[in-house]
Amino acid sequence: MDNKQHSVSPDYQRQGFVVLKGFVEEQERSSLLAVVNEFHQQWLRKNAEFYTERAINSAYLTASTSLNDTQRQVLFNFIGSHRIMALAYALLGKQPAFMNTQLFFDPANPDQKNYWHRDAQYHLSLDEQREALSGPQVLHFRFALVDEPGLDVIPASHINWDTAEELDVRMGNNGKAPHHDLPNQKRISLKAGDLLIFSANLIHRGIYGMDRRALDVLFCDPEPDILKYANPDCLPHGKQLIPIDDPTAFTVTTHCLANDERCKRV
Ligand SMILES: O=C(O)CCC(=O)C(=O)O
Repeated sequence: MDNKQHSVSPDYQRQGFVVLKGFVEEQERSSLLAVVNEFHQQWLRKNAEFYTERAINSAYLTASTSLNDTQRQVLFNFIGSHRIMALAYALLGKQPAFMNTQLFFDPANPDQKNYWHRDAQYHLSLDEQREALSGPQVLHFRFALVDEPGLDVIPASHINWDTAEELDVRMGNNGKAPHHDLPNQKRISLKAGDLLIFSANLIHRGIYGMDRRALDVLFCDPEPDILKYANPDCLPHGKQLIPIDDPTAFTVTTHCLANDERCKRV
């Protein structure tokens, strides 16, 4: 771990996010961007209606159904690189699990509003969301592949429950709408190559614009109730594991999907 990475864990624990400027080297960034753009063009062809209506992201970039094996390997090698895994260990301990990849882009409609949320709010009750603040963690590793406006976040909301105003805005209650500004919001803009790590529990909203290409890699604690949502087709197997510096996050997920009854239910 280099000097820049020493404060990653305390900063993350305190505020729920941390930025590593210029984390991705130029050559790596341009090869990732080429792969991601290929995926995006295919995705747009298959999802034209969804894109026109409201989409702001796609997912499952490493699935065998879109990219070819060479392109998938670029992503596998990047995700399992020593530098990224060092961060995953620092924040999640010895057994970080790979959950998924997502690609965030601009909506087709330039007037489409963004929305404050905690990731889990679409499948958990409010009580469960509050409990989740002290439960197993899900982390986004957002790699800005081009300059982008980034995210607005509410610092420390990954461990603190909403104020009355935050809850009203996030849930669209009492005359508030999910895109309304909040008093404690903090803007994190990103340059091409920057890495933003943030908790899925953090209250956040995307800022659209600049034809962004934000590659989010999601890691989590090895918890079957979270990993049951992972897609086995997105994991490397057999020969695909060999060139990866450190395939631990993938093998933790593969093992959980194969062996835990809770993972087999979905
Ligand atoms: O960038 C965005 O539009 C939103 C990002 C987001 O909600 C997420 O990564 O969970």
